[in-house]
Amino acid sequence: MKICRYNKNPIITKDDVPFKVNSIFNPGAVKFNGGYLLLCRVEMPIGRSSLVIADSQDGFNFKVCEKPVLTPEDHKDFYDYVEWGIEDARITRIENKYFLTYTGYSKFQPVVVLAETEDFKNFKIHGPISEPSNKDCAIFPEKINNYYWKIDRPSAEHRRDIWISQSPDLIHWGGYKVLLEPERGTWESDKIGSSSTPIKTKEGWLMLYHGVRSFGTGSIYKLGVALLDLEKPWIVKGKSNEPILSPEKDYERVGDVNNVIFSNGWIIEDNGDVKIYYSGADMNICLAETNVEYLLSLCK
Ligand code: BMA
Repeated sequence: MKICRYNKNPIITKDDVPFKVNSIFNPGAVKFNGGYLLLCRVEMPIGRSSLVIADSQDGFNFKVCEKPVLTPEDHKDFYDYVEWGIEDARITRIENKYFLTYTGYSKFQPVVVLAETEDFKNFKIHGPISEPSNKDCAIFPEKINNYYWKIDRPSAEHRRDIWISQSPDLIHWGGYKVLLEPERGTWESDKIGSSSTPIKTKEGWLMLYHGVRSFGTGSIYKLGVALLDLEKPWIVKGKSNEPILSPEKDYERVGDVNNVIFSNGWIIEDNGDVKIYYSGADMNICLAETNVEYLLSLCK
């Protein structure tokens, strides 16, 4: 197996949303209650985003809920940091709780916001766990050496690197280290950002990420994979030497932002198959299928 686009892509478009939106894209993904749950970004007509659930029994056919489940207005104590929208949730299950990390967007620029839920109906919002500018945050699904770990993407001057940090309680973070830098002069030369919760394999933590190259006329977003050491997750053991998914199809080439493949959710099945949920051109939700063995082979 390599990486195969599902032949009925896109699996969700704005026509599937029961309320008025500009677009639906960039879903976090998790197995929940025996089915598949996507926490999708809906950009409302005004141009600010909320999160809506789409669920499915088979991982291919999704139904989008009647209304958003999490909006900026739900963030009472933290509204100043999310006034312009909440975007691109990553979901990490730790024991019986689901931790969401998403971008809060406001006049202060992007920050990472943390929330938790057990049922995807009631959410405990912890608020920002970064200063601006920071986004693309994913939490590891278990403690390593007694600490929780996250990866994120601070922006500093012209730098757009992925960093890793650790915490005793998911709220207070420290021990910051650079994890990955954009490879200069390649498809990912301008910026990189983590896509989703790392997957534990016997060879290390598999991490999906996006890389961006900018041109005078715009940017191209593609996906790559990297492998991190199991015990020392700040050590990169290898990474794909070319993108694993690049914009090719019309639904990836043309949209609100042309030439974008962006992912913030993947699901691993018990047999090692991997479903990568991604969006084309910031307009839709698509699926690509692969497996852990193949992704590991790309990191060698
Ligand atoms: C990134 C994020 C994503 C978006 C991508 C392409 O910086 O804002 O939400 O999908 O750009 O526009």
